[in-house]
Amino acid sequence: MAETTKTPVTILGLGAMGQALAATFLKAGVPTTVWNRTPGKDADLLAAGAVGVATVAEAIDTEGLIIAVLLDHASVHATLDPVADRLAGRQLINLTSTAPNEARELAGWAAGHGCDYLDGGIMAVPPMIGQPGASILYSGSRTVFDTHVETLELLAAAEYFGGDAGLASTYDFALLAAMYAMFGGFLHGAAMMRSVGVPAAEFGRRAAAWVSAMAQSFPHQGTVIDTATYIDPIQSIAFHKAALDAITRASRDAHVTPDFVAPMKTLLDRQVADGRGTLGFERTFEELL
Ligand code: FVH
Repeated sequence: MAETTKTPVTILGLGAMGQALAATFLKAGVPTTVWNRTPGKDADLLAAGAVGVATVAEAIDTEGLIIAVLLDHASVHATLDPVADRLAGRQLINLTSTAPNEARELAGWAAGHGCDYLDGGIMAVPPMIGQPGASILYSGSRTVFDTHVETLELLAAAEYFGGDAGLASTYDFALLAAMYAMFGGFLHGAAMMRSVGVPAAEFGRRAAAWVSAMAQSFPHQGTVIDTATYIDPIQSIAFHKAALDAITRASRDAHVTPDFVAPMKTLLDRQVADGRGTLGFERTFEELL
């Protein structure tokens, strides 16, 4: 059998995402070692050729790249603190979702133990790993990224943002904030449509097309925000306040709580009360700072 030249990888954490990452590496012929706090989650991976280890120390003592994909910041420390003295000279990628300052803290902690740290934000759900459309955003050690970019591209499109370990996480959470607002808007709309007997799935098809079309305006809105050109808008804050007022009345009439649209209405109401009703909707950005 031909000897593999692929860099070995060790995955710490075999939740849904860790299993998807490990399975994708194995499929691509990457020598993969796996560890999980709770035993028994590695059965399929072992059958696919992974090496299973029982302790974090054994996992760290393997060759190659270490990838942590655990629940949260605290679980990364709970896993790695006891083996910190084994990390010197190693390269660690943390794909656990952590807040930007938590990623920076981990980068500093890793550096203090002689470990080169790259942080990553996964923009995908487990079934998307290894498929077109998945991406992972990275920041922190350029050396780790450049050394392993080919391996990382097996998982998802890999993009590097810079040396600040918190940058990828900031992108990740900002994108998730936009996603949750979109999901909330869909749920609100679906609740309104329920009042007239329209199934949520049918509304979902219509909402997907509408929201996709509206999202095309984001780059333009971004330019308006970056240049703070809020005067002479196509649609003013007062215009959008009237729309939000009407949506709120319609929601109440449909016995749907306006809780989801209320924060946007509050921001618009405040600007109108402050005499800014003629400015463009994008000026609402300034209310968030
Ligand atoms: N799944 C997804 O759709 C999202 C997509 C975007 C990125 N996230 C983040 O990826 C991290 C892992 O997510 P996951 O889906 O694998 O999560 P779980 O299936 O809940 O598995 C969690 C693993 O973490 C282990 N763990 C939890 N606490 C500890 C601890 N104190 N010490 C050691 N390990 C810990 C847990 O182990 P066990 O409960 O099986 O023993 C799992 O391996 C996450 O940051 C997402 O936000 C995924």
